[in-house]
Amino acid sequence: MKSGFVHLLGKSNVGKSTFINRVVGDKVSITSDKPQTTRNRIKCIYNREDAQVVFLDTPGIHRPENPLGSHLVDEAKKGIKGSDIILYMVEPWEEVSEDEEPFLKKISSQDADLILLVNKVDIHPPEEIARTLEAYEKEGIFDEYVPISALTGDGIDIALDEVIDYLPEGKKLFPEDATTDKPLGFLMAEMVREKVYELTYEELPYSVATRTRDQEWRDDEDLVEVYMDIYVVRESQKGIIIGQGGKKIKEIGKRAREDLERLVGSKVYLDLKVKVAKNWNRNSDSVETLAGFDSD
Ligand SMILES: Nc1nc2c(ncn2[C@@H]2O[C@H](COP(=O)(O)OP(=O)(O)OP(=O)(O)O)[C@@H](O)[C@H]2O)c(=O)[nH]1
Ligand SMILES: [Mg+2]
Repeated sequence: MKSGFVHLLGKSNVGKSTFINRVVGDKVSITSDKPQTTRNRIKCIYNREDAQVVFLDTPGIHRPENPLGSHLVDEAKKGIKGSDIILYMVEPWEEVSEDEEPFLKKISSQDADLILLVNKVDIHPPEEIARTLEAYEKEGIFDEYVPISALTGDGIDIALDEVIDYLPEGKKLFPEDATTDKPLGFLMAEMVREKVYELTYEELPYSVATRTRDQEWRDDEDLVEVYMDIYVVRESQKGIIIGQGGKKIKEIGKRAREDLERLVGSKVYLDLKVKVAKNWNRNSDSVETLAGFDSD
């Protein structure tokens, strides 16, 4: 039996959370085509007869522009020391960028084994993938290199086999039926935030935080009532989220409810309220509360 912790790192939007969901076979971490979607470290658990892998999905590494951004980068780097393996994910961008160098140096100085995942091979020609592999090989710090597509599933089994190969012997660390360490209220709030990311543009996604205010289980009716707050940074954004005649918030609710019902396995009544928390993303204390960093 093998078990251990695998820290997944990489720039924003490279496909870390898509990879995690594909491996775990469940939607444990939200994804979007916009950078800085993941805001918390999320433990995601993969079970096999001979192994249990605890993956840590993390926010994307980027140059922070406000206190929210700084928190995201800090979150991503926390706990690197305790991991058995570091998975570093890139896209086939053919070269190692200058801003990655200090980061690569930092991860190579850890005790953990290092595996490079080159994601999104489904939309890149083989030459670009080969040049990318070559560029990272030159760094001389990685133990393995695996091209994958988190979207199509290509190479995922190979990546998993490599990970398990490098894992130490050990017992299961979590119950077998758990796929994440996060509480239900957190997961539900994330799913609503994902729909806001799908349906809004420009700075709005980065201004939004979601919190589950209350959840009430009505066992007799096979129904869960979920009361959710959506926070924006200023009054004018409230109208954008609500939309004309409430059209946008209705669509957010409709899409989120489908995910929530799958998550909880029963019917969901979802009540969404939009609130203003003035400039919450520019203030470290409100970032702590509203970006969910206090929920570990
Ligand atoms: N074509 C293609 N798209 C992918 C693949 N993996 C992820 N994507 C897309 O890339 C975008 C970003 O995916 P995420 O999984 O949210 O990326 P992330 O690295 O978790 O991003 P952050 O949480 O913001 O750091 C989404 O639109 C995904 O659908 C892939 O293998 N191929
Ligand atoms: Mg992510």
